[in-house]
Amino acid sequence: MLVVQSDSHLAHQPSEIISRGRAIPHWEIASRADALLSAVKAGGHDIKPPVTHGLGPIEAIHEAGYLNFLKTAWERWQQLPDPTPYVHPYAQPNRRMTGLPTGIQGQAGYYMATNSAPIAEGTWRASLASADIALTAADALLTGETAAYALCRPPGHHAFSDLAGGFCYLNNIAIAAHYLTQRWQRLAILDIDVHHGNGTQSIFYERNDVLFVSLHGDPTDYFPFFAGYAEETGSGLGANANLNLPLPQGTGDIDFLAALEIAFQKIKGHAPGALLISLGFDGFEADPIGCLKISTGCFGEIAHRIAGLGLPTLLVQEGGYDVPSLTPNLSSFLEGFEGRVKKFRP
Ligand code: Q9C
Ligand code: ZN
Repeated sequence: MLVVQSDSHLAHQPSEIISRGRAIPHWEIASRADALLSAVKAGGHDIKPPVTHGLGPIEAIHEAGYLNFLKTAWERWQQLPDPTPYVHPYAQPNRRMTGLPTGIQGQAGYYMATNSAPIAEGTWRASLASADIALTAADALLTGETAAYALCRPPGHHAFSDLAGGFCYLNNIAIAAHYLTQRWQRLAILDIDVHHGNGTQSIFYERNDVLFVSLHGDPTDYFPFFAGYAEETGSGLGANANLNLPLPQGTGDIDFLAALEIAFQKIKGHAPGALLISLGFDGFEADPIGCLKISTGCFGEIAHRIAGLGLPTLLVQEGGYDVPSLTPNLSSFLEGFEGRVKKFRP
């Protein structure tokens, strides 16, 4: 399968995030991309660099003020007295607070939904390249490839039209999905990252051309907490074009695969022309911030079943933080997708 990848992500290496009140080393680190690339190389796939698509397809999803913030935030932060090398919010608007401040400190809070998406000097550049990776992989579908894998870093599914969060800045899969509506009137996004794709859901919540379906750890006591519930089914034109399948913490292969079949029924009902997968490996049993118990072999089975839908499919990399396991887990997925996997018995 065609794989799109680049080294531009190296410009984005924030050192820490704030988790439960404590600064901890960032989980979303550059070596993740190396581990994923190892699987791609071992599989003998064709690797292409991204082609620049400009801001057009990104502006179709993200608000202009937010893009301007992402582009300028680091430079502006450096003008503060005794600046840190990473932009972090500390005061965020909340219920009944609606002002848009002009200063960088207030804007950091305004445009950053969490304390886990710091902006480093090269974050904007890396984020643009990540979006271009998804768009270049999308181009492959436009020219007749049946599947392509976008090795995106940073990931995207927690980015809203005007909010960074959860290690994400630009919503790569949303940008690619909207871009593909030039070719297909109906699309489906299936998100199998362990975290609910709250940004993607929000972006398409009132649209019925792009169905969003997500399998994820139950958000009642798990990130992203404020979305991902079964009651969220879309609104306005998008009514009934959103399906959340929250899974209890500790859910393993058998129950995950059963939920996947429910997702497939919804997708088939939508009759999409193409399918996009938010591909996270943080549902893996040993993931340090995951809450599910998916095995390496099961990723192959998931992929095999996705391929069985027979749709042009764009695979977009999201999370996965047990770095050593990313290689076998992506290998299993790609082999399963291409039908080169041994029979899986959970
Ligand atoms: N104790 C993606 O997988 N919470 N983002 C981190 C660590 C944020 C995950 C807390 C998790 C965001 C793309
Ligand atoms: Zn995740």
